[in-house]
Amino acid sequence: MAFQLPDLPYAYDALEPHIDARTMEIHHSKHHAGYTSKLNDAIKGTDLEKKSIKEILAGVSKHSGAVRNNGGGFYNHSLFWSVMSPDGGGEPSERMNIHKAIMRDFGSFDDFKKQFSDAAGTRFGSGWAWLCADKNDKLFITSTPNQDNPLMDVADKQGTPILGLDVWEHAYYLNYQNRRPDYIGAFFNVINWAEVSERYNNANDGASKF
Ligand code: MN3
Repeated sequence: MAFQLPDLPYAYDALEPHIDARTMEIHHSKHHAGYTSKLNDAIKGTDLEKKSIKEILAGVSKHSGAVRNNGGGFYNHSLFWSVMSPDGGGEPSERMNIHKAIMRDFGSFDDFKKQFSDAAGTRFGSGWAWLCADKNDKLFITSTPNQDNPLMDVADKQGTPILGLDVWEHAYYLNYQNRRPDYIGAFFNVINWAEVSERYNNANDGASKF
């Protein structure tokens, strides 16, 4: 069964002015589509065709560079679109478990925001910043190079990603040029906390979406 490029859950211009329509269109229809088709090419005729993307990523050290780069690219962008929303931003509602977990593990929302922004800002070159849940539902922040992610057995810190930010230049250069910190700040205006909270609730029950 080949992997399918997921539809965006909103229009290309829905996240403006924080993320512009042209960037979203190229990012989804060219970059994400490219990772998806190259992943399918890389697994064609192998036993990986029968595995879920999470199973593939968990054993990625045994597979080709093409599977690592394109499997990561397929998964990471699928998560990325889902954790943004035109109705997003602000802080998670106090009713959400993710709110309680952020308070418990970072002390305050501002401390969480600073640590996450630092991880995104200091990732050299292309990569991702992540908020993850470990096996005991404790939150941690990490970053990965290229299209790696914390589900991979090659990652420095492994866990279940529940929020991810793409800091490749293709994610922001048209609108922000070299101003990555401005893009990181704008991302906080579109975070879909309802989705992040659902991913947190499901992180260790095997029911997460991807
Ligand atoms: Mn990207």
